[in-house]
This record gives sequence, C-alpha cells and structure tokens, in this order.
Amino acid sequence: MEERIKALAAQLESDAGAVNSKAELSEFWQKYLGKAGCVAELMKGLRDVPKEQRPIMGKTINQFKVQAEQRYQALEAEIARIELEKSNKSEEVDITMPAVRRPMGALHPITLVKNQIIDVFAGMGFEIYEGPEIEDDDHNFTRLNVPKNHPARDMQDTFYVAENIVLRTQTSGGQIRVMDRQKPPIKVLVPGRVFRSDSDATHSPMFHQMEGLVVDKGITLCDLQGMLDKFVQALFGAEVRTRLRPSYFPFTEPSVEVDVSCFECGGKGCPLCKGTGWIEILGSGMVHHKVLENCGIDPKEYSGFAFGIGIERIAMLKYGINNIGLMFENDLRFLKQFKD
Ligand code: 2U9
Repeated sequence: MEERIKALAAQLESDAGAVNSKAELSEFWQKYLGKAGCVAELMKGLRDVPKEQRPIMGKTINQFKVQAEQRYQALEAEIARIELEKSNKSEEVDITMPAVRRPMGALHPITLVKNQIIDVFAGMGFEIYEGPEIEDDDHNFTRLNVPKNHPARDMQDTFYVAENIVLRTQTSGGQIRVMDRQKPPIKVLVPGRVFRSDSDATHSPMFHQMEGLVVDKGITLCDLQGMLDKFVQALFGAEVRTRLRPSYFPFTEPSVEVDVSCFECGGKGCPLCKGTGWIEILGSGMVHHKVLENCGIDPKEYSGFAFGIGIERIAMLKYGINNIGLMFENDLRFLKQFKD
C-alpha cells in the first residue's frame, strides 16, 4: 500500500501541473478527494491492512489527503487569479483612443423663429395657449364672423375632414376657446400648425402661425402699433419702424396689414424690399364687435386687437430663404446652416 501511495503522490503532482481551468480543477478534485476518489479508495483498503500496521498506514493516507487538499487549494487560488486576469483583459479600455464624435444637432429655423417670437411676447406678459389642429366649422369660421358663403371657406383653401370638420386654416379657434373660458383682461398667444390648400415658392399646404389676442377695457389701435413696434425691434433691430396699411379680414374691423421698414437697406430701397423701403410681415386689426359678442364679451365695455404672423415668412425674411419648400425637405446641407 505504501508503494501505491507513493505512486499516487507522484501522479498527483504531475496531474496538478496539468490543471489550467475550473473544469480541470473539478476533475482533479473528483479524482483525489471525491467520494470515489483515490483518498476514499485508500481509506477503504485500510480494512485489508494488518491491524498493527493500520495506524501508521492511516497516518500516511492522511498525509496524502493533506497533500491533495493543499494542492487543490493552491490550484484554486491560481485559477481564480488567471480567470480574473482574463476578465480584466477583456474589459480593458484604451483611454488614449480617440472618442467617436457624435454630430451635434441644431434647432430647425422654424423652431428658432417660433421660440424667439414666444420669448418676445412672453416678455410682454402674454400667456401661451395651444388649440386643436382639427377644428369644427364653428371655431374656425362661424364665430370669427366668416359667413357661410365667404370665399375663405371655399374647398380650394380649406381641407375638410368631414362635414363641418376642417384642418384649421388659422389658429384663431384657440383664441375663441380662451374667450369662452376666461373673462377679460385677456392677453394670449396661440402658436401652431395650420393647413391651407395652397402650394408655391412662398406657400405650403402646412405652415406655422402665431396669433395673438388682447382684450380689455379701452384697448385701441395705438396699443396695437406700440406693441408691434416693440415686437419688430426685438426681431429685426432697434432701428426698424412699422407702418399700418388698411386691409380687410372678416374677424377684425378696422383691419390692417403691417409693414416693417426694410432692415436690409434701412428704408432706402433694395432688392429685398423691392425698392419700396417696406416689407409686409403680418396682418392684424381691432377684434370685430361680432366676434366679441359671439364669445359673450360686451363690445360696449371691452375692445381688443388681434394679429396673425406666418412663422415661415418671418424665417424666410430673417435668413434670406427664397423657397418655403427648403424648410420641409430636411436636407442637412440646409439645416446645418442654422446654429443659433
Ligand atoms: C380672433 C379675432 C381675430 C387674427 C388675425 C390676421 C389678421 C392675419 C395672416 C398672417 C399671415 C395669416 O398666416 S398668415 O397667412 N393673419 O393677417 N390674423 S388678424 O385675428 C383674430 C384671431 C382670433 C378671436
């Protein structure tokens, strides 16, 4: 038996040298220390050893067992170290490697202009309200004093979704909703998308508008022009002025078209203002007394002004864009030019 233990001890050392993985370590443990392993087998064989030799043989087997356990523990520690090294290596990061550059996005020119206009009016105390894009005839036309047979209702201009339901042609339905809910004083700005069946270099079937409404006691056209002056100066520079020209809208009376003195040539005349010194930028007027009445506001007690701004038109003027279509094509060569 002693010879056998000596041979096993030598075998153990050579097997230990060949263990390189957790699986091989487990095999090593089964072979020497497992239930059916060499140590267990030697212990079993102890029964056949003469009685007087048993203590000494038992001791030798025990020494072999200790040798196997120590080898096992040393190998276990070594393999854990190797595994950790491997996993560290696989997770290694080269911090000197150049980073992948993610291109920075930018706001769309319509968003830039919209934000700028909201900032100016919010600074004057306007609240911002957004109404629905799908509107009923009543909010889009009737209560705005657009009679049943008015050309603005013509199928050519308006997208009908169903009978009496339209894609809003202006954001004015929003102001009607505000007047339904709120008593004057009212000072509200309604931005949003609007839809008209119209398409050429300066018109798109979908475009963005910003309409404003102020209703209170004693509001006059002078208040409107004073406010518009501040607005155009914030947008185009401190030196610009406004000019009001008589116009017609069913929902305002009097109605005016508003020009700004040319910010390119200072009013002397240039290609941008077509030699006139003035550029048309928006429409406005005093809210028609019938519109106030339609919203339960007494026109003898209150008056108000309203205005409508086409965002695309302002963006085209501000950035010198000659075709409205460019704003909806999402061509990066175009969009990359607008960094605020
Ligand atoms: C209420 C009462 C009156 C809104 C107004 C305009 C004049 C106007 C155009 C600007 C460019 C439309 O997008 S555009 O083509 N808008 O000229 N809009 S007055 O008047 C209102 C609105 C709501 C209750």
